[in-house]
Amino acid sequence: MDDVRLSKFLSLVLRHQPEKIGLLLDPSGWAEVDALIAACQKHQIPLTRDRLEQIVADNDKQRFEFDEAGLRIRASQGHSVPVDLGYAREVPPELLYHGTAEKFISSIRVQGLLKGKRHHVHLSTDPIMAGKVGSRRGASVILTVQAGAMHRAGHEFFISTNGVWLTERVPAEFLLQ
Ligand code: HQG
Repeated sequence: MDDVRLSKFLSLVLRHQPEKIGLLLDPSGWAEVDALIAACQKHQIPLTRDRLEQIVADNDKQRFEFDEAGLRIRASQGHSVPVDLGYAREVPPELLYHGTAEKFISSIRVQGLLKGKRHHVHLSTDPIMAGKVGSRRGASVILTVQAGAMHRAGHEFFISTNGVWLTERVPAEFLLQ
């Protein structure tokens, strides 16, 4: 299994389906590293501590983090399982970006951005990164979110360890284009 496939598998079990390999996440989303390695090996996934450290370090979006002692690991954002990552509220930059598929635009214009199965709507400081997120689903559109105005109107923002801005929803009136 190459690193990309293994990384995608780790996203699956650390964000969405830990039960797939009998793994337990704690309320903050952490899994014991030893338990993760043992569970993977039991399911014919060739994970070792060295390989895990290399995948975490090399990951293009720094999706995973170890705790300070290096004993636990979690995904930094993107979960659909009920965990509370404990991020503190932060003041966002004036503008943030969200890449989406063209086919969703008419619905987004009416409903705003909704979080769907995830815990938050995901926003980026970088329009190019947002474009890449949107293009996962074909022709993409980059939406500009008036995050500063949202914050002043009382909406809460959080930033994940790997720099993704998170908010509960983006009402349509805060979308610029
Ligand atoms: C769209 C990746 C219709 C929304 C990325 C998106 C991200 C609506 C899709 C992370 C809508 C949900 C998350 C509405 C939102 N009507 N469609 N009202 N509101 N949508 O995957 O932001 O590589 O849950 O635009 O980097 O695409 O996995 O969210 O297209 O940070 O680490 O509904 O996933 O990270 O899709 O991606 P998702 P997303 P990783």
